[in-house]
Amino acid sequence: MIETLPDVLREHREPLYLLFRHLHALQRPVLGWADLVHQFDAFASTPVGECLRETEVEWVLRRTQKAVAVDPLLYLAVRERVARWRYLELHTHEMEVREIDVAEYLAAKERSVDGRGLGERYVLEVDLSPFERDFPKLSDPNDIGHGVEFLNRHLSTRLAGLGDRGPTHLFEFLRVHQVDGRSLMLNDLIRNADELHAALEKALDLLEDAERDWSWSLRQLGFEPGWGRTAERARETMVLLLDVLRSPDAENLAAFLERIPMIFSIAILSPHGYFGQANVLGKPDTGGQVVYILDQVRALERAMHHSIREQGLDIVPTILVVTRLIPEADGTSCNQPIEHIHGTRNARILRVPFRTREGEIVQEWTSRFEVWPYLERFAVDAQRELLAEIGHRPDIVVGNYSDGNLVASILAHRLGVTQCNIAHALEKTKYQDSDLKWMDLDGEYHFSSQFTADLIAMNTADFIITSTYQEIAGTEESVGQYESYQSFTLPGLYRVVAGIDCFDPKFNIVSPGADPEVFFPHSEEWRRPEELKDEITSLVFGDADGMSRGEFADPDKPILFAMSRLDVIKNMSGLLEWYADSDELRERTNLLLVGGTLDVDQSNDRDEKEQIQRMHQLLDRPGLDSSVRWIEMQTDKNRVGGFYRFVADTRGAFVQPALFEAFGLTVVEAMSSGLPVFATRYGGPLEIIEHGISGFHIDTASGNDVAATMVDFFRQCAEDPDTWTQTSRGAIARVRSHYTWERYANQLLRLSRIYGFWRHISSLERAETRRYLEMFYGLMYRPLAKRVATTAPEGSGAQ
Ligand code: UDP
Ligand code: LCN
Repeated sequence: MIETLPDVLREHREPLYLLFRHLHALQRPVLGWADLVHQFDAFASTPVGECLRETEVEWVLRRTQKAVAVDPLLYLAVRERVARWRYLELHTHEMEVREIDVAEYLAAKERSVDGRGLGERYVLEVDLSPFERDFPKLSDPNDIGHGVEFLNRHLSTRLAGLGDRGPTHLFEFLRVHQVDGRSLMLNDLIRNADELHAALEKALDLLEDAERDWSWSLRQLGFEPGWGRTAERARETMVLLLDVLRSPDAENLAAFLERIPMIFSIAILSPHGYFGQANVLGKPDTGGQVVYILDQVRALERAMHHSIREQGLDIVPTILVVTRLIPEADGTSCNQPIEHIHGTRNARILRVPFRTREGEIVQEWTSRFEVWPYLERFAVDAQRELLAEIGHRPDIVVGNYSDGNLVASILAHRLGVTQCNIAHALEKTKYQDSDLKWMDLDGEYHFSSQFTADLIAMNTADFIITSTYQEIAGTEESVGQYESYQSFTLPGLYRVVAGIDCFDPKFNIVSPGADPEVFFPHSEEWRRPEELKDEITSLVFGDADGMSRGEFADPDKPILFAMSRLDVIKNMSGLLEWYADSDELRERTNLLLVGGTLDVDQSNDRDEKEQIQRMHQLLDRPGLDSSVRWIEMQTDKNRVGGFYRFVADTRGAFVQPALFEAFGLTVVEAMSSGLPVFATRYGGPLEIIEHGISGFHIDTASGNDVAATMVDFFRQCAEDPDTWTQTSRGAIARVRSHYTWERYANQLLRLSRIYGFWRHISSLERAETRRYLEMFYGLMYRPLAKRVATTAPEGSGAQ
């Protein structure tokens, strides 16, 4: 299409001139995808513009994510398909088009937004592509997010091509296995790959006769514990290894690695917010990430126990969640240095304080936007504390969110272990043009530090797990969160021409679930405690002692339920407005909102304060109080589970009205409870729900449509109650097949083993990239982070 664009430009010179003149006349230097499509559609519906329909121009404009208008030039960033970009410069008078490189496009973008001539100056161009030249990359966008299969296939072939050296690598890998100074798998009796081969054959004969004291006999042949709990299992593992030694094909290798004792201890980093097990949800910067990590820890410990036992070892795995210690903990346990994690045998929260440059402990909570100056020191202190706590280095370090990932990057490097990143939600795509406008936003959000930290941590990670595909590479229409780091510019600071590549095999989709002990179908009556039902009934219908507003005049209607933190992006007030504006929706349902606090003075978060005020303003509309109930945030997890089921009993629905939601744990929780869900089509829920089968997508950019979709559903339910039941069943089935913690834990352990193996025996470590990034860290990140300390508002805890 782009190739034939010049002919079309010539052919439709006049109308195009008018269209482009119109775009320039908007006087908006940077136009987004929605603006362009809107302008094009409006123009193409005029007699003069009609001829442009179904031409290459339409094709290109519909795929243009951003256009920079500098009369007479128009620069287009065209996303030909998922994660594939091309850049064009259009001369709108001459009607000529020229393909340009990303740097030229970014320079034009820089010039368009600043009157300070920054775009003309020489700027630092960050380009990681030269380091990637020999690195295997996926080619099909459908494979994005399935990196481990690709990498394993590719490297197995390479291993096979090494001839005799392949088995030697494998032998050396097995020889280093140890735990607490105790050898596993092999001892000194086996000195090389040939001896390993011979010993395996003997061991197989020996294992035929399971009567014998097989583990003692194996040791005499050179085999230490770790091969299996039973003779049969040890035999299977050995057969697998023999197959791998003969021909290291990807499947055998993955199956063999599955049985190797590699992961006994994990450090999980999550510095910001209030990380605790009670009274924390709903506090600033404290939401799904905490729920995710606690559930993840329990699931991982269970999976590790199981696999260690199957390997024939009697070792208790250790998981440490390393977070920030907050002395002024606001009624939480965040001032406790160590805390056992409920429901585990040996998992703990380890809290390490932030310290000022002078070494003083920072006393109060610090916003996630202002943590940057503390992280390096935190990483060093955390390393010391965690080594003291577990007595040895962890086998893998898992980072969470931008700050945790940066700390994980520092720790993994210092300890020489595998690094896994989890973003949860990257800030960059949440705010429009957050890169381009960084100078305006930095005083408040410090995105220059955050995006720099992201870039470093993404590139040092051995593997990255995401909850959805679109988190990596977006959809046909929207750019992925990681994809947005492929190229961007912070005018006057630096320009990224190749930051991260979505086709990198380090990306893997591993979706979380919902705790099945807490979030289970409403129909499982026998599991539902009566006291919880009574408690919730009185919260929803009774007098909740100033913790609620509104009272349902007709308690028999189905309930529309929404629950989240009161962030602008969560759009609870938007939902309230749609509801208030739709007579039929009010007629058919009651609205139950759970979140935040009702008293604006109790909130210390600016975003939340604004939302509280907005909610009250809306609820002041006449009559609304009689069909809306707003209850403050709920910190008891069991009660939260009860809420979903309670709403399902009314044959109601859950609404997730966010303007953007990275994943959306509440969506999975509601679906697990058998509650039909209406959830934003912007972000994770688009992937979680199959529209019309296991719930509904709503376009939260258009309130009228949302209300209409919901009205439609409740109308249908009134006519045919089976509609509700079918959707409820669809939701439960979807979660059971795709979103469970058990599945998650097994996948994460599998990835840790496979990436750990390849990291050990090949050059996955990318030393050149590491060196480049160290320089970037020292020369760019460190001074930026230091600047946060001097610009942080008073009382934020920053120095
Ligand atoms: N949550 C809660 N009480 C509340 C609001 C939310 O327990 O008043 C929980 C909710 O059940 C979910 C998590 O907080 O487990 C929110 O996660 P989600 O991924 O939906 O959003 P996030 O807050 O991470 O953006
Ligand atoms: C952060 C978010 O914004 C949510 O969308 C996720 O569900 C949560 O983290 C857990 O990953």
